Amino acid sequence: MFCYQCEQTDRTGETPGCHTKGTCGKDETTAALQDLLVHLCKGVAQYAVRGRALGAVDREASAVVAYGLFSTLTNVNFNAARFVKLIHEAAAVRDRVRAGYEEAALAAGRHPERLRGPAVFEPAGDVDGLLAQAGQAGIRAGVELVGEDVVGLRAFVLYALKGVSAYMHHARVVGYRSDEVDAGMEAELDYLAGEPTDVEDLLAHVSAVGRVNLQVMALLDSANTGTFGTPSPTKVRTSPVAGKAILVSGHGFDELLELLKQTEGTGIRIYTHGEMLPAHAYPELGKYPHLAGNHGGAWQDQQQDFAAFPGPVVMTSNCLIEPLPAYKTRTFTTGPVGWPGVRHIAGYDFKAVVRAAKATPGFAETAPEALITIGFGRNALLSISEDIVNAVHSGDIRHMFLIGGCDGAAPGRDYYTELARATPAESVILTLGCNKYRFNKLSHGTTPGGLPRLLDVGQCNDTYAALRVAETLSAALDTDINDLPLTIVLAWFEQKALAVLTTLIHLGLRNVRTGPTVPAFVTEPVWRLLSERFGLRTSESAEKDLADALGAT
Ligand code: FSO
Ligand code: SF4
Repeated sequence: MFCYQCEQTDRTGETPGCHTKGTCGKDETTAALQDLLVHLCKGVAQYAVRGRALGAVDREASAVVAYGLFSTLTNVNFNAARFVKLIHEAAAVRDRVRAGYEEAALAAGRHPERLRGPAVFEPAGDVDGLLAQAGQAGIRAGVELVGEDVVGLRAFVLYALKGVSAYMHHARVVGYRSDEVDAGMEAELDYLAGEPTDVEDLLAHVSAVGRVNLQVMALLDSANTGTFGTPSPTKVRTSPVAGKAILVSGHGFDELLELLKQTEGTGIRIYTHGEMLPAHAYPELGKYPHLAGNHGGAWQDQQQDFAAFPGPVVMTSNCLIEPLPAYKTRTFTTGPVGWPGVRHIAGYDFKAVVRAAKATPGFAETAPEALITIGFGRNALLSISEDIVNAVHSGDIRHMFLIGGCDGAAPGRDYYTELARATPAESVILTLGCNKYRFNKLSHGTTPGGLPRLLDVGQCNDTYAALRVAETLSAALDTDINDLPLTIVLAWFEQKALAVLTTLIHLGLRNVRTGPTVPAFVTEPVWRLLSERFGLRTSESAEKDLADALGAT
């Protein structure tokens, strides 16, 4: 196997990457099958792009591609058997899309193109056969011919597309999709299927994926607000209440809504974990009184958080870590998530979860109330944008920090805590993604003018909201967005944060620091290019980065 798509990749060897088993727990078989699934998704895209140009649009195929790629994202699905099924499903879909394309071409009086690579790849029927084929589909295939820079840039495009696929999937499950996003995804996968080698061109495609990601974040913003209402500032309890309990982790608001409906009147309370925290601020979710609170921290704390939770755990998306025996039998996965031996709910029937909640002890005691405030989504932020502008004019706000993205287990991530702590009273911190757990339970107080200093915008996809606010502020302050007193500190761990990074690149934002490391697939020469062209910098020390940020205002 070879995989270097996330921050926790093994960097001890000569070629950084997980070679025999993932730090995440992914085994060789699953890794190989994931490579083949990605290969087939490219094959679907090769025909979809050409069919689309002739008016033959297969929207179901886009859903299969989004679901397939999302399944290969870090810490989503570790179940080899599920991938065998997905591979054969993707091959069948590709053949259907090919037929649609060929029919449309003939109807238009053209000869259908004879495509190569993933377009004509025939997957073997069983696991052994598939494993024998996997070498041709790996991310480093052909590296000896094209070199590490090219392979790394192809990886950047592909991994960011995986992030896009997650957002596509979350929008799609609540009935939102977009031809523009589908076409953008297909175009980039088709580009990769052609095994591009030109560094400049690849860099342009990194930016192009950023455009698609901006579109999909906007789509997901509409999907979430259209389905669950407009988030507003909300106090969330972070301490338990006595009684039976279910914990929901991941990013799946729709699964949470169904679970809330199916547990109404049972006396069971639902708690959010990790990136599900923003759910409390959406009126259609928050209106259920048994959505009781938030439990634990970010994803990397889940083994201790889940072990300590006295009820079943439902994992609706990444980031899943190998379930410990202490809670494996009361763990459930939904959607694209999977772990061998963990019960999977293929749909929205949560009866087994409810039964598990009744059979587990629940919280014995109610702990003293502890609260945090969340819910500064797009509308809430825009409604205070005038106050922010006035505060900038008056000096009450000298600087704004956007500190967000992924949290992770790597040492040194207390950088984000230190940075947030050290920000001056005349500044605000916007945060999003699970990185917020590094500082969201600290008291940050208010600005001299009384604005809350910590503004929790939501999930990582809510970067869209933060960008909209930045746009509004730059218009109101009559300044270029790069001249705003704004520093963006993006923590990366997995591929959604990479997708967000491509969007920041696409928008030409320059005051961006990313970390805690440069991704392993970004070679030194490519990093130099990214730094020169886009002003990208790594996070260094909280003290130095803060001084740099404030010195710039
Ligand atoms: Fe965290 Fe995982 Fe939202 Fe990521 S839970 S690390 S960017 O998947 O998704 O922030
Ligand atoms: Fe390694 Fe990350 Fe890939 Fe898992 S997802 S195999 S930890 S690089």
